[in-house]
Amino acid sequence: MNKNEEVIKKLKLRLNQTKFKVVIIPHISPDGDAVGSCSALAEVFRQLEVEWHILTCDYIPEYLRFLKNISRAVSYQDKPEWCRQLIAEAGIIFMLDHNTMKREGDLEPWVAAAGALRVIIDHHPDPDERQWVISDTRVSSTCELLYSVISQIWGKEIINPDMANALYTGINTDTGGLSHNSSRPETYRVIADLLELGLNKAYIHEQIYQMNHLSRLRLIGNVLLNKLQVDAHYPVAIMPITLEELNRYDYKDGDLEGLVNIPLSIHHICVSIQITERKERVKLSFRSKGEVPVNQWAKAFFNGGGHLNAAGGQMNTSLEEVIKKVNETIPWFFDHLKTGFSEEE
Ligand SMILES: [Mn+2]
Repeated sequence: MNKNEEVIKKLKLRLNQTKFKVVIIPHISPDGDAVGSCSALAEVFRQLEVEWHILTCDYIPEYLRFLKNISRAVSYQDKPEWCRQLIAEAGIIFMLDHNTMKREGDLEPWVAAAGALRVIIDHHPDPDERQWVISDTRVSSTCELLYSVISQIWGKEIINPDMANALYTGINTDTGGLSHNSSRPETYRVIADLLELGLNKAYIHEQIYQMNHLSRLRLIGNVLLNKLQVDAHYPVAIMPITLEELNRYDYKDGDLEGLVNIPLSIHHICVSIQITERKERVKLSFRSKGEVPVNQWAKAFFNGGGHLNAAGGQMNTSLEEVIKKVNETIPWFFDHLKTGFSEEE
């Protein structure tokens, strides 16, 4: 029996022992995989008539609110005391699609102090082993892993069409519509099962990809037409976006989702960097194709890190200074790409 199976077995025993309240938490700035997994797991407990709550440190983006049970999610920004009480009363806290409480924003201290059993279900590297951990970095998404967890604990019969839709949302969005991180046959076996269990694929595609506001398309169109810069010497594309532009195009959470990937579709570009001015700070998103570790760049100069092909960072300086810093460090990055990145940097 592997480690995940052992934890799943222990969890199954614990779930059968007593009545308790369940709290389910996605990561900060929740995406399709985090919200999809929260929706599906909540639906298990709804069916079992176990009291459950989805708590977020910030807000669920509008484009994901169609998923079952998500309208009931409570934000710490709106009801801090209620969130603290629920966390204190919880018997089990599920941490979905993140590997550490540090990714829970303002909820972190309360979750850390809770007496509840904490269970991580996730696919990011290096999960915090102080919790019960069900983790697999090979899967496409937490939703793919959660499908197997739910099947092992409660049986496939519990998966209804709403859960199939939620799980597919996570698999689809975490792989960029099955374009990356989705080369294992297992992923497609899960999708095939979900189709048999009532997944409405056309409906999910419509909800995720065909519900844009015109203002979002105009925002993206403006960035691609007027803001995208391609370096003259290196295969790097940079897109700076000002706060004024976000306001001009009526920016809402999730509106810039996926934009940073678009410049990678240019044949010779292997790094794309989106630099977004926000109220308190400037945020950077790095994407790359192939063996180009943009997490090293984010870590070395921009207070960030992440995965080989997808990383983030942030700065407390002006947008102009961040753009300057990015341009200045391009040669550093490509020199090190040849010679290797040592740990000291
Ligand atoms: Mn994920």
